Amino acid sequence: MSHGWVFINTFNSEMATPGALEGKPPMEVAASQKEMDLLHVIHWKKAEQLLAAGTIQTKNIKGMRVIMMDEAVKQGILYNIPEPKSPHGSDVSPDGRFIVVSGKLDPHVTIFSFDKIMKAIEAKNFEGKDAFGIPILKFNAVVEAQVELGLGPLHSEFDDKGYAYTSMFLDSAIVKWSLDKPAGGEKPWSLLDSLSVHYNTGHLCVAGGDTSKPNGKYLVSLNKWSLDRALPVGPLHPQNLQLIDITGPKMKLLSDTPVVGEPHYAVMAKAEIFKPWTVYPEIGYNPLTRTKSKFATDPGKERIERKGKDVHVYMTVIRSRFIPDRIDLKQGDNVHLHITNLDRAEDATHGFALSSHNINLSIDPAASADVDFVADRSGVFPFYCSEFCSALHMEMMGYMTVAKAP
Ligand SMILES: [Cu+2]
Repeated sequence: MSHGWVFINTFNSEMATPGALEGKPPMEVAASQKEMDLLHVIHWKKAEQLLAAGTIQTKNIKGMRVIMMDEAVKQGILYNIPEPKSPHGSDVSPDGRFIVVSGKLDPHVTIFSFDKIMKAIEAKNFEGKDAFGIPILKFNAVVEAQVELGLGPLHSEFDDKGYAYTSMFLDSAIVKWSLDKPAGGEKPWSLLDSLSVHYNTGHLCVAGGDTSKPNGKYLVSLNKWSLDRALPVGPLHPQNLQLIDITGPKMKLLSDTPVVGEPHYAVMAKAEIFKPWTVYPEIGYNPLTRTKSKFATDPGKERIERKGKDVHVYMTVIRSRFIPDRIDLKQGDNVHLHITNLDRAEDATHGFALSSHNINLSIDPAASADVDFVADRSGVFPFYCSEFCSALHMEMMGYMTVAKAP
């Protein structure tokens, strides 16, 4: 229903600037003075149509056509809605009828009605303009409901039965609440269940939960902290993903998966929608340009070409060797390495590590990779495969020699 529109939270409508040493309040205090910040509402589909018709002015900034704010306001593609301060998530319900906003400092989620937003825009039901001249819709004209959930609501996702799930950072919980027509007949817009998670959840994901067709039985809470959930092996603790069963009226915690690396946003989708290549379609493929690289090197065509100080190395890798495996250079040479992985077996990734020059490439099956560097020091420098690829992986290495400049 709301296709063609995008809803973006913003904070610091105070436009505070830092200066704690100069006597200003700390940024997080200065940027949280007002009760309300502003949700930006953008009609991108209309912008696209106006652009195609050539009836909207743009400014070219570094090769990108940019619609400036005053033009966006004039054309009716940009509006503001007041929202509780320091907002975090802005999530649209599967049918597109509601926009759920979580304010970290507000125990409620605020639900805006897309239909009411459209009517308020139509009726020019504005309460004023912001500092940039963007019209602000009247809060009461567009709000549908507010649901008190607890402390630190961040993000919301949805199932296919009329329920929403919100991650609560400060409460360390996932809560379940009803939209306007819950399948179980519960009271609309009410908190139904709360499950402790461990700890400090950020994002959450429900299967298909941020699409128009949610599906499945599970929710994953992507927790920032794990504290006591995994065996401590030092000051650095893992993050923690928790799998939750959402099939019944009460949520059930099924398992913990400690992971290293902060889990941020994630999407859960049906396996059948993924149809990836397992190997690049042509030997010497450049994943960035999605074409065969002009530097792709066929077996038997490996070579080193010198043009003055520029040295091009056309290298192939295959289990378990580099060709060439010896590169003789002079100090000050500009080296251009072009490496083609000839292996076409699924998962046969090779690495190229020249640690002395801070180079470490990962080259997938049939892919090519290029790197430039200056041979700035004389000496003998080993390079080696840094992706465990075969029984003779350890032996997969070579040397670069750099002769001292006279
Ligand atoms: Cu290898």
